[in-house]
Amino acid sequence: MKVKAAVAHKAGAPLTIETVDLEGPRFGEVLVELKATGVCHTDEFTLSGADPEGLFPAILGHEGAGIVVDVGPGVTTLKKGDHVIPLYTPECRTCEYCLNPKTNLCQAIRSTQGQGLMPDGSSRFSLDGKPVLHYMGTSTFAQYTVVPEIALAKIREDAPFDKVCYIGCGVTTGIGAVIFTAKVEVGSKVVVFGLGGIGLNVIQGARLAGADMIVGVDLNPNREAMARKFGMTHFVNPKEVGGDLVPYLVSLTKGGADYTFECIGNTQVMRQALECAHKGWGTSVIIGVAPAGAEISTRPFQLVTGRNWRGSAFGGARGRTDVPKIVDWYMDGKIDIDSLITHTMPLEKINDAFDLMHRGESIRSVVVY
Ligand code: NAD
Ligand code: DAO
Ligand code: ZN
Repeated sequence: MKVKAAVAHKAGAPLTIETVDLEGPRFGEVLVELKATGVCHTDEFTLSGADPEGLFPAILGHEGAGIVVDVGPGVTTLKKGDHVIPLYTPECRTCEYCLNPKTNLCQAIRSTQGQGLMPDGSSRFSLDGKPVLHYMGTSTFAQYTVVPEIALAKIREDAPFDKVCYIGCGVTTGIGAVIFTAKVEVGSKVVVFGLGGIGLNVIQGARLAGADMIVGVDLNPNREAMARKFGMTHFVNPKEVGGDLVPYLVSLTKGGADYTFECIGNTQVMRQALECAHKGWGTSVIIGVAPAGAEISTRPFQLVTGRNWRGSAFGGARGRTDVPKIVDWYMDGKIDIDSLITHTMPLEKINDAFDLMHRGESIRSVVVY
């Protein structure tokens, strides 16, 4: 079928809106009509050329929501008309990783997904007879996409696509890091570094978990108002702290935070986040993706004295199981997504979403098909 899509032909160039060919679903695959997609920093990271694993030409996008229009042979859990959110972290429920409750990193289709291909090693997208690659197994910057059944979460039908698409990445990554990865307890003290599309969701996750003190750290003073709306109790702008940030935060939290979250991708900040975690029990969770080749460091004594350093991908969520629950939290009014979606646009204007992101003017832009 012919499909309108935003194609990334090469790094550093804007996306171009084109009509591409899309083959129907093969064994274990599902054809999805996208209704909305968020534009995330990870799409920008790849498009910019900073992602050493970025492959071109490709159809980017990994934060979508839509409707099943066809299923391939062997598909048993989805049918035409189902509402779905594509998952860049699939959940096959049978691999060694899915069977281990300590991780959400299903490996069933890892190698082909990383090569921009479907599990059988080929692409469903093409342009002028030449293959166009998939991206993160989702490729949501297209009117239609083909996704493996194990990479689709079935969601309730009354959920608005233009809001719940954000659960396909940012919302789940932030809230999940608090609930599923860190398992923050009621009464905890939390410090969140970076109050963008991820950090604001960490803040609302901490509020949901019942944290007493939620400190937000950001260089951009314009982030304070939104973060307070989401549950931040104290704002710290590192530029306004006279002296070192770590002792300042240790003092503010009266000995250190129970949990800290790095939501920037800056290795210096990752160190600060670890070192302001409480001696003896504090846990620091890295969410931000640092530039290729970057390394983290600290004095080992920070760990000897009981601080824990760990990371979280897709919020530790198992997509097919947890994403429908997070959609329920939104529909029940437990979490706010609407305030974070600052801009919407048609596919033809998708490059505006990247411009808004570069200027720091948006939290999340959503393309509505
Ligand atoms: P964003 O750009 O919207 O937010 C980053 C915020 O950090 C901004 O408000 C900025 O002002 C602030 N900031 C930058 N440098 C700072 C510093 N030195 N000190 C304090 N604040 C600083 O980005 P985002 O969309 O929220 O994404 C955050 C990170 O999370 C990115 O690295 C992204 O790639 C990563 N990410 C990770 C996962 C995962 O599963 N682990 C998923 C999605 C995104
Ligand atoms: O299983 O080896 C693996 C890779 C899992 C990918 C997790 C990606 C998380 C961070 C990337 C940012 C996503 C928007
Ligand atoms: Zn698996």
